Amino acid sequence: MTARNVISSPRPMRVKFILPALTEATDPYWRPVKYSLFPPLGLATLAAYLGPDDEAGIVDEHVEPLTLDDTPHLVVIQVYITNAYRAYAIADHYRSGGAFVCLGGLHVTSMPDEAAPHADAIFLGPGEQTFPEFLADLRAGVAKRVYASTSGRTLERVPPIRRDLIRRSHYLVPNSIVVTRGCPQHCNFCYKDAFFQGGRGFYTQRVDDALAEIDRLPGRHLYFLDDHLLGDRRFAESLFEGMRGMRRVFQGAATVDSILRGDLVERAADAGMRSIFVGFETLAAENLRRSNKRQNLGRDYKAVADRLHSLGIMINGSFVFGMDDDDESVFRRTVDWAIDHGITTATFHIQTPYPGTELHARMVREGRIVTRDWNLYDTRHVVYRPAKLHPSKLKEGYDWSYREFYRWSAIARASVHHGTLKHQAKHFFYAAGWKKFEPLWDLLIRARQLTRVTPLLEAVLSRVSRRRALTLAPAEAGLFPIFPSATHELNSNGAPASASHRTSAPAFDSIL
Ligand code: B12
Ligand code: SF4
Repeated sequence: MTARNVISSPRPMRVKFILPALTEATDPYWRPVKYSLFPPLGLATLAAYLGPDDEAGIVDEHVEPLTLDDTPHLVVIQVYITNAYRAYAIADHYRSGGAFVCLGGLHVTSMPDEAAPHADAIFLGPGEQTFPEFLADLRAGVAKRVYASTSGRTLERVPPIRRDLIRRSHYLVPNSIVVTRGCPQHCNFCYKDAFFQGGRGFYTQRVDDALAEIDRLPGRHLYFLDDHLLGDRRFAESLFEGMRGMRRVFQGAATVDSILRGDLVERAADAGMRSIFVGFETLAAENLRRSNKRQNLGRDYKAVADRLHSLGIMINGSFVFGMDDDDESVFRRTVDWAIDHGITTATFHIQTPYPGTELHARMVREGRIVTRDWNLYDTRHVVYRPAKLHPSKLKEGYDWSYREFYRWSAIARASVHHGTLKHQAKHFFYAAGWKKFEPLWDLLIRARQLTRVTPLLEAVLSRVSRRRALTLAPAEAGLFPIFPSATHELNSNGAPASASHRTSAPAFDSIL
């Protein structure tokens, strides 16, 4: 019986969900930890709509090999911009074998005409409404070529995510969770407006459902992948209220203005928030204006950092280079600002005009797009002509910024910004752990031992006192005998010459 006969009958289907990986993530010699962070939540969300007798499996190519000699009836592939070519090749392979192939996700939504020739059906926008509709059509033998999510978007009464299909041991953060979709803002470089076009651009789960999902997750640590966890004040207040007493520690993302407004961030801290991703993006007002990043305009970034520090929340600052007002001074200015304000980790990006965004449309109008090779749209390559920078200077400045921000001396300088020893230690370990131990991460990934790091992560994310302790000079605070200092010698690898390997859990526990 052919795949097509099975799927248009009431028989159980064999369904394969695939998250293809860009080449770098499958390199046999080097596995950057960022690709082993989070499981494919989107696919596990879709799998929940299958019938009880259907056979389902998720393959995340970032963390495991993909075998192509099987014969699923239905193949569901998630397409991001940098995995698009790989996704199309996999789709072509399975279609030639007779499987029914679905393509969806952010890149398909932006480039439906490009994706369509590789699929039997494509999906635009979020899948909670369209995927179950498609499954019913498929069973009835009337599947359409295009499913576009429009009105009626909701997260109410959605079935629980099929977390049983996720191989937890493959991920550093198996407990990722999303309780909202989209964002109330409209920055014109962001994927969001294109993806949610035609319907609601920001909506939340019911608080009870979100709390029930949290309750189902083992351990203490959670990572909210929501674009803007503080985006709906009433929802966030109730969520944090419900989480008090659950003894969770969590990380999330929010905008500059939401951190300054009201007391939501204090409530988040009380509920267990210990680190936050903040889209600072740029220190130049003109860049903010041109990007329609109005929520950052006129806001005091220092006040944001100070408030988060006082609550013991570590900051992952996001910064974009290459906006039209940026010249060669932007790199040092930004890195100095981040270090001087005690930003724990920084994510730098080269501005990348994603298709479907307002930024991309403007770049096309101005004739400034220089390549449509999607593999290069990874925020590490220059794919357009910057206004005030030579492309090579932009790339060099970006690389320099990462090196400079994550120098041992810079990490130590940023750490001592905090008022308490515990906070300084947490900052230091978190930042160093992230960028200075890549070979160790590589080893842990290969040995499938990432989950061993979870207790360590939870220790680093443990609470620090909210009271601002008297700020001691670093030496007085006893920091330097324990950690490499700004002035200590570095060895030839750029590693501190002494006291550099205190990374075991007991060492953490005694310090924290
Ligand atoms: C977590 C995350 C990662 C993780 C892991 C991703 C994973 N394992 O799923 C890591 C750190 C590895 C990562 C890496 C990168 N990421 Co990323 N990441 C995200 C993030 C923050 C959350 C994704 C998520 O889980 N969402 C929640 C789930 C529930 O939603 P979902 O995955 O979108 O799935 C839903 C729909 O898309 C749809 N759907 C998806 N696929 C399909 C398929 C079918 C058939 C159907 C019916 C529906 C459907 O249905 C799902 C349910 O509604 C998003 C931002 C965001 N809000 O989406 C960025 C984002 C997806 N990443 C982005 C980018 C650019 C990257 C990098 C290139 C960045 C870099 N410099 O390295 C890399 C490359 C990754 C790659 N494989 O190519 C961009 C993508 C832009 C684009 N146009 O494609 C985003 C949107 C961030 C941004 N604002 O720019 N990322
Ligand atoms: S605040 Fe963030 S998620 Fe929201 S539109 Fe702007 S860039 Fe996108």
